This record gives sequence, C-alpha cells and structure tokens, in this order.
Amino acid sequence: MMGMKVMLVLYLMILPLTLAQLKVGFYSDSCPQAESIVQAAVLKRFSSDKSITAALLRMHFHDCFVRGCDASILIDSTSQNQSEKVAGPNLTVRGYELIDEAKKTLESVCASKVSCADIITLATRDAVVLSGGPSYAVPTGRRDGRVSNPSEVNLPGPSLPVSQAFQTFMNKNMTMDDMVTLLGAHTVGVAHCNFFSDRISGRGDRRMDPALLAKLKGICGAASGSNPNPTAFLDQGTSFTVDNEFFRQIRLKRGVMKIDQELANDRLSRGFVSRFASNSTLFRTRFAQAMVKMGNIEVLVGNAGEIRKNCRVINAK
Ligand code: HEM
Ligand SMILES: *[C@@H]1O[C@H](CO)[C@@H](O)[C@H](O)[C@H]1NC(C)=O
Ligand SMILES: *[C@@H]1O[C@H](CO)[C@@H](O)[C@H](O)[C@H]1NC(C)=O
Ligand SMILES: *[C@@H]1O[C@H](CO)[C@@H](O)[C@H](O)[C@H]1NC(C)=O
Ligand SMILES: CC(=O)N[C@H]1CO[C@H](CO)[C@@H](O)[C@@H]1O
Repeated sequence: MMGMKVMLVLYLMILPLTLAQLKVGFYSDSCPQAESIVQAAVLKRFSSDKSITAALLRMHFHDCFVRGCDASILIDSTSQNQSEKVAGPNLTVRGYELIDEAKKTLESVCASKVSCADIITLATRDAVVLSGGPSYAVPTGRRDGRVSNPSEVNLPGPSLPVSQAFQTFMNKNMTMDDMVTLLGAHTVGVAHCNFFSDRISGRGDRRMDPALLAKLKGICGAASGSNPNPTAFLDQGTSFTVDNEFFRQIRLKRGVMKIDQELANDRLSRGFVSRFASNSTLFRTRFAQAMVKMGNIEVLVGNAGEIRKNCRVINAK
C-alpha cells in the first residue's frame, strides 16, 4: 500500500518533466504580466487599425501549419540564407511590427521568458475578442523554433477543391469540422485580386452571385500602376466582425475565393456550413475550440527550442 503511494507521488513529480505540455496560465509565476502586456499592445493597434485581427489570424495559421506553432514565420532572412518569409504564400502576411512591440515590452519586464510563438497565439486571441469573436483561454508554454526554411512552406492554395485542402488539415490531425470552422476566419480580412481572378474573368464563375461578380470586376478592373493588385473583403456582410456571417454569405454564392465558395457546395463540408450559418453560438463555441487545437499543432515544449530575444532572429548559440 505504502509502496504504491510513494510510486504515485514519484510518478506525479516526474509527469511534468516527461509530459511537458502547454497549460493555461503558464506564465503566472515567471511573468505574471505576460498576457496583459500582449493584450495592451493589441488594443493599442486595434484602436487605429481594425484589420489587425485578420492579419494575426492569418499569421497564426501560417505559423502553425509550417513546422508547428514555433514562430518560424517571424524569422527574417539573413545574408547567408532565406527564411519562410520569402515563400510565395507569406507575401501578404502582416502584423510583424505588433509582435515586435509586444516582445520589446516583455523583454524589458521579464527577459527571455515569453516565447514569440505564445505572443502570436495570445495576440490572435485578444484581437478576435476585440472584433466581436468568442473569448477563450489560451494554453501557453510554447517555445520558439530555430529553423525557418522557405522550402517547407507548403500551404493549401485558394483554388484547391475541398477534398485536397482537407488533406493538409488531415496531415495536422484536424477534422473536416475543424477545417470548416477555421476557414470561418475568412469572416474578416481581404484577398488580393490575383487569388480569385480565375473566378471573375469573362462571364465569371456561374457559382458566384452576379452582383458580387460585378462588384469584384469593378474592384480588380481598377488595378493601376500604383495599385496593381487591389483587394476585396472576404465577407461581404460584416467585414470586420468575427461572426458566422461568412457562412451565410457563401450560402448566398458570395464567396470570393474558390475554396470559400466550395465549402458551401461540396458535400464533404456543406453540412457544417449550414449549421454554422444558422447557429451563431455553435460557431463561436467551435471556433474557440478549433483555434486552441490549431495552436497546439507540433508545439515545442519543455527544453526544446528556445525563447527568442528578438522574434525576427534565431538566438546566437
Ligand atoms: C484551405 C485553407 C486556407 C486557404 C486556401 C486560405 C487562403 C487564403 C488566401 C489566398 C488569402 C488571401 C491573402 C491575400 O490576398 O493577402 C487568405 C486570407 C486570409 N486568411 Fe486564409 N486560407 C485558408 C485557411 C485559413 C485559416 C485556417 C485561417 C485562420 C484561422 C485563415 C485566415 C485568413 C485571414 C484572416 C485572411 C485575411 C488576411 C488579411 O486581411 O490580411 N485562413 N487566405
Ligand atoms: C538557415 O539555415 C540553417 C541550416 O540549414 C537553418 O537551420 C536555419 O533555420 C536557416 N534559416 C535562417 C533564417 O537562418
Ligand atoms: C497526429 O496524431 C498521430 C497519432 O496520435 C501522431 O503520431 C502525430 O504526431 C500527430 N500529428 C500532428 C501533426 O500532430
Ligand atoms: C446551437 O448550438 C448550441 C451549441 O452547440 C447548441 O447548444 C444549440 O442547441 C444549437 N441550437 C440549435 C437551434 O440548434
Ligand atoms: C514580410 C516579408 O518578408 N515578405 C516577403 C515574402 O516573400 C517575398 C518574395 O516572395 C519577399 O519579397 C517579401 O519581402
């Protein structure tokens, strides 16, 4: 009896070492202000730029789907070699300065404690709340990676059929429900014309609402030397609000990119789309869960990786 108790105690002591994992409030001892510092930086930016929510959601997705959520997306290229940022899909990822700003304050208050990967995750959560989305607790304790390689950037393109886009999500152990939920992030933000020009040339995609087709032709047709690749909102209803309106819009044939429209048409995904369109509570609940799940993809924990001092630069050995 006694022996078993001792073993149990030993087991419970060793458990955190062997199964190091993320937990809510990871910084409550090492840097109690961590979450409020990130939140303040996001609030400051949001008050002058509501599009920061879209920027952070996309940054978080791109980070987590390449080498896991390890802030590899933040690394700048060096004179010796190139980082993920030079890969095609990165092109228009924005918001790097906000992460830098939060990091600068964090380093001055508790140096080398809070990872850049956690900053991205927390900042995204805070921005989602400010844009009317659900609030959720974010497990933290991620460590930053020491590798950033453009050849590893293998993100799905916007013209893939649902089944093929799903392959990339399945590779990350995400379900179709997760994928449809997360694509609900297209409830905010914009796409550049080059990502949907195939749908609006000539008579246009017959699966597109004619009024939207005319509108997009107008936007993209106005391309000019100073603005060669204009943008259109992804959600024609509430373009700056994290809500289920995106799902209603695609059911009305108002998806801008092919992947968005196909979600509403494809039998693999349309059931999820119709449930999210009609039940805002369901979308909010599932979106929070799916964001936490995405934030857990292939994370570095314990002693793996490092806590970067500058989010753009791998620490010197
Ligand atoms: C099959 C999966 C996905 C594809 C093919 C895809 C593709 C794209 C493309 C091509 C753009 C336009 C980028 C531009 O023109 O600058 C975009 C924008 C965006 N994506 Fe996705 N995406 C996917 C999944 C996701 C996920 C999982 C999230 C987040 C949870 C996300 C969040 C966003 C946001 C917020 C924007 C707007 C960015 C901005 O306004 O700066 N996307 N996506
Ligand atoms: C540079 O190359 C090394 C070795 O291949 C790699 O670990 C590192 O992540 C690369 N990228 C940058 C930006 O240093
Ligand atoms: C997916 O799950 C399998 C089995 O649990 C695991 O071996 C694999 O590492 C997971 N992949 C990712 C990307 O989390
Ligand atoms: C909407 O979703 C919530 C949360 O999953 C669920 O409890 C509720 O029953 C759903 N409402 C309807 C009308 O289906
Ligand atoms: C922010 C950033 O570094 N973007 C880069 C993305 O990739 C292109 C090349 O494909 C670079 O020119 C950008 O600077």
